[in-house]
Amino acid sequence: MSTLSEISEWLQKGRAPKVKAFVQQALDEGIPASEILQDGLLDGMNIIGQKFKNNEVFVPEVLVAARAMNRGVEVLRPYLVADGVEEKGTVVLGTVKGDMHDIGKNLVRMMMEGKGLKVIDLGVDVPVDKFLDAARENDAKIICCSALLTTTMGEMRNVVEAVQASEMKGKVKVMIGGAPITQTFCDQIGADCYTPDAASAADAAVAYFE
Ligand code: B1M
Repeated sequence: MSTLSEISEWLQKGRAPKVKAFVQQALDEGIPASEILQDGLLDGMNIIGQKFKNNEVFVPEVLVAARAMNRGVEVLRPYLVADGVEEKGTVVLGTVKGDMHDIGKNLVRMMMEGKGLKVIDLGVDVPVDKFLDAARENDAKIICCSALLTTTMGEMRNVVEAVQASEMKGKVKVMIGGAPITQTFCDQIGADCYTPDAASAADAAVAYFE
């Protein structure tokens, strides 16, 4: 089995130490970090996601797979986040209130840091006020919201409305993303930007500072 297949397989089994070891092995073999992420870690996570949807695996299995994913991503972090990049600006990032999914958010953070942005990561289950307070305190020019559930994506509208109603109107942008989010939804709620993946989120954020 190839090293990338090993990563995907062990991730599906939720075996974090194996995932870390094979991610390191893949790096030692000279496989680019972006390929390890896409064809190893995310491949395994996508398979788990499909099985979850089909009721072939349940929350505990998904949870351990997600932990293994995050551990694997940590090994990749130094290879995805460039050292000594000049800081371009500050961004506040979090998963919206009621939502505990953080893998996509963590990738967004990593890609943004890799592009020289300072990221204030508020974690998961972030209420509207916390996004705004953090933006004020850190003089951030962008609030980035992630949501994975159709039941929580509406929270993004509350963030947009709160920014519009505050002194930050016109000064702080709201960027949104996550599996159920679309450009149509972005337009409906009046957010400034939707991007489908972490890399394009980082590019779009950098563009605001240029
Ligand atoms: Co959850 N879950 N989950 N889950 N989970 C989904 C999202 C689901 C689609 C599974 C399914 O049924 N097929 C479904 C949502 C259905 C819906 O709303 N339509 C679901 C459900 C129902 C639930 C629970 C309600 C299950 C339950 O308890 N019965 C529950 C809710 C808990 C809560 O949040 N309150 C729940 C719980 C969990 C776990 C805790 C077990 C675990 C999360 C662990 C963790 O994150 N630490 C989990 C997981 C792992 C998933 C799946 C399997 C994988 C999500 C993931 O991490 N994908 C997911 C199924 C799926 O997506 N196929 C599922 C990999 C990640 C890299 O992708 O986050 O989409 P993603 O990020 C992408 C882009 O979306 C984008 O960048 C990334 C790619 O580069 N992106 C942004 C993300 N944020 C962005 C922000 C941006 C820009 C781009 O700008 C700011």
